[in-house]
Amino acid sequence: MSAQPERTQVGIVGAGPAGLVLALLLRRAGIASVVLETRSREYCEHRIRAGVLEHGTVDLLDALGVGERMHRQGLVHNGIYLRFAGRSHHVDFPALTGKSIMVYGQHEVVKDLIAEHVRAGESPRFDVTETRIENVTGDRPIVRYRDPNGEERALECDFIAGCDGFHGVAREAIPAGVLTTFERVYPFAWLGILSNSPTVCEELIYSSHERGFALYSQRSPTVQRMYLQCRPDEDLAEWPDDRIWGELQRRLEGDAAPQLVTGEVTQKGVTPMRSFVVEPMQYGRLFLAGDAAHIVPPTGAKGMNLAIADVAVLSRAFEAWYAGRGATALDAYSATCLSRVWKAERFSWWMTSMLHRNDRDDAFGRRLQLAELNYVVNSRAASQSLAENYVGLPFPV
Ligand code: RFL
Ligand code: PHB
Repeated sequence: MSAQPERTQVGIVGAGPAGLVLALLLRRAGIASVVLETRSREYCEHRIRAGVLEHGTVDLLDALGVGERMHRQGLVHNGIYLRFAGRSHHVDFPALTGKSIMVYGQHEVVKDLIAEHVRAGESPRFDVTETRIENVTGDRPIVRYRDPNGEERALECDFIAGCDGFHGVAREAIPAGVLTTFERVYPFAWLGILSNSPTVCEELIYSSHERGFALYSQRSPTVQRMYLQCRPDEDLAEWPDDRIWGELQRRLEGDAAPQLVTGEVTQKGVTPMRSFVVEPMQYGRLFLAGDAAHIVPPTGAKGMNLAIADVAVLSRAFEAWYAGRGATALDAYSATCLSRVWKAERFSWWMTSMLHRNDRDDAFGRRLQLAELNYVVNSRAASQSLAENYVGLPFPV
């Protein structure tokens, strides 16, 4: 046990998008923080996840001075295709909202954020173990952990930000009975691949097909990201590459459908689908942000964007506190975030329900899905609603 605990203003647990962005926002405001991360830098920089950045996320990364590579290598998208009953329908975001989105891998965002921390001489502390959060109802909450040399350390803080994702320790540090959990687990999952193959369509394609949902997305002109609806317990061993390509081609078929060009599959994984929210997102001096507090199914491309919106609110509340304006904004943190979180939960649930094959549903349910899709693509009001949510609702103020 180290004799003297180290002091900081905000202890941040987790170096995902939420923790890394929060630390940069705080530094810009002159507030000290330390980021603790159980994984290695290498692991964090190569974890393949999200790919869609809302326009507000793009603006925030620009404001932090970490947007240069994103603008050079990211792909600006002006809409998506909804594909069903053999036809594609374009939803034109700029025409409907005046805004567009950016397709740029989450791990690239994470690389850019870590590089900025390292440049400023304050790297996140990677490879720590046994993180524990204590005394969150006192004035001096503590994060205890073991450093990579095996030494026990203690970080004494004014506040702790739990940015440690769905499986982290922060949420568990809140006593049972304080949090209310809202959850929906879907009876399907996504099998995702990354492939070295050329772009075959300028936009993302969300396809509702009798055989199950498929999504065509991209990472660069030579790297594609694609997903197939599968069972939550799907065995990847049953999915050799040619079965995946065959299934993608069938589910993306139809008029003017792109002929997928196959290529080396460099990554394969199964992602379960879940909606999850805990309320409130604060207990004492512990504040939960991002996946630690809420999960959305990936169909609405909202998870990383929500995580970043949370910490934008949290950093402003810390700024108000340290500027002597009291705890009003900190006390409002949870309610401020949850109002927008629930709108993203609704949108993600709606996209998921509309687009996936649900074996628990009957023929009536499928007809309703098709009616909903027809309505969305033929009504300006309905497509505008989809577009407004997809490009991102305004960040909370
Ligand atoms: P993260 O990214 O999970 O980061 C949490 C970090 O905390 C570390 N950690 C700990 N550190 C210290 N002590 C502990 N005890 C710790 N326990 C865990 C972890 O190692 C990790 O580094 O949470 P954060 O920052 O809240 O960010 C959330 C996003 O990562 C997540 O919502 C998105 O990836 C979700 N998501 C998508 N979001 C989008 O906005 N747009 C998309 O297009 C999109 N597509 C996706 C997705 C997620 C997917 N998967 C695999 C879940 C597509 C997929 C397939
Ligand atoms: C991705 O490119 O990884 C991606 C795109 C859209 C989604 C989910 C994931 O809805």
